[in-house]
Amino acid sequence: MTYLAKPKLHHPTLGCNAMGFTRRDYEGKISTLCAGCGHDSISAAIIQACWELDIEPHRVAKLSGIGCSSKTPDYFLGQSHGFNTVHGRMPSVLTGASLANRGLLYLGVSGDGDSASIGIGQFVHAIRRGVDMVYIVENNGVYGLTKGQFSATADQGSMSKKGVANTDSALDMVAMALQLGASYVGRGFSGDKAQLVPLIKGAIRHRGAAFLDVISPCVAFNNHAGSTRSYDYVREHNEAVNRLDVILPRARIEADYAEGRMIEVEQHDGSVLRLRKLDAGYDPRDRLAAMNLIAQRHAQGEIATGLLYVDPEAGDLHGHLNTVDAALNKLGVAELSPGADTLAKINAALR
Ligand SMILES: Cc1ncc(C[n+]2csc(CCOP(=O)(O)OP(=O)(O)O)c2C)c(N)n1
Ligand code: SF4
Ligand SMILES: [Mg+2]
Repeated sequence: MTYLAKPKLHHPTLGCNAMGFTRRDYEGKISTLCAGCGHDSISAAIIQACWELDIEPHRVAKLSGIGCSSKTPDYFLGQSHGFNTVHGRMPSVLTGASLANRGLLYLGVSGDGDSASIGIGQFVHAIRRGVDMVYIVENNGVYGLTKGQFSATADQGSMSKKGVANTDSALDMVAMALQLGASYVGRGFSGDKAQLVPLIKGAIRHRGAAFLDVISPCVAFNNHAGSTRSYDYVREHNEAVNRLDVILPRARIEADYAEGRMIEVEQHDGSVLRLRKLDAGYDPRDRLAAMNLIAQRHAQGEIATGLLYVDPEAGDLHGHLNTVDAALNKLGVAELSPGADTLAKINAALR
């Protein structure tokens, strides 16, 4: 069996949101990911964000590619629309769905392998076109589903589980998204739900291409000595993560750090990721400042997290193409066949 349905029962005192839904109504099937996988924490953050925002589940369309990360839409928003596409093809399918019906919230869930390798072209064009979506990359630096090969986001010099060093330069999807014109760009950590839930909520509420890169440790293939995202490294270097001491190995990695503080997360691949929240005075409306910050932190071997850039006035693909408000399947004969006179005028205008 590839999935297990969750029992519907819940405690009678469980609170409802404004739509009358409990948090349980936003859950999906029981996850089959490894216990402690960062991706499950992201699913929990998505559930929390949607519940808190009173989103009606049937107004959401979840789309994903292939990978452990791309499996996760099965584990949240069980009453929403969902489509598990081909490897790396989520962005184009999402773009088509969005153009066909702009009335839904489009949630694209992908992995660093799915989006930064086979799907890199799709990622690039969906972002630069300003597709109105929340695009989440669950970034663990490896191809988890196919047993932990380095992905294109793995740091140079990092070590694989088998002790092989990664010789390629890392691709930074946040830097790319900023350069490509994404109008909401953030980076989070699956172990920092307090930071991640608001990041997702802001992205849901944003119009235009919202991109979130979420560092999400793979406990099966990125948790060895020499990794910069391993459970042990985080436990040794972050006080908040030490709270996980009581949890069995392969438990969810958690961090709770104050603004401006830096944490180091050890990955399987041997590189050290340093996560730093943005300073309180940082202005996320300045795209160039955001690009500089990313470059500076990268040069220092650190990773900036938080809301890095937002353009609250951004347009989106529907605006650029002047599409109709109605879903295409709601258009009648009158709208679709305007008649011979109108057609003649169009043809005349093109001569
Ligand atoms: C066309 C195609 N090529 C290759 C694969 C094999 N494959 C499945 S998942 C995957 C990578 C998944 O990595 P990522 O997107 O990072 O997801 P993760 O499992 O790490 O969450 C690959 C290469 C495939 N399924 N289809
Ligand atoms: S292999 Fe890695 S990414 Fe996949 S479910 Fe297990 S911990 Fe998560
Ligand atoms: Mg991955």
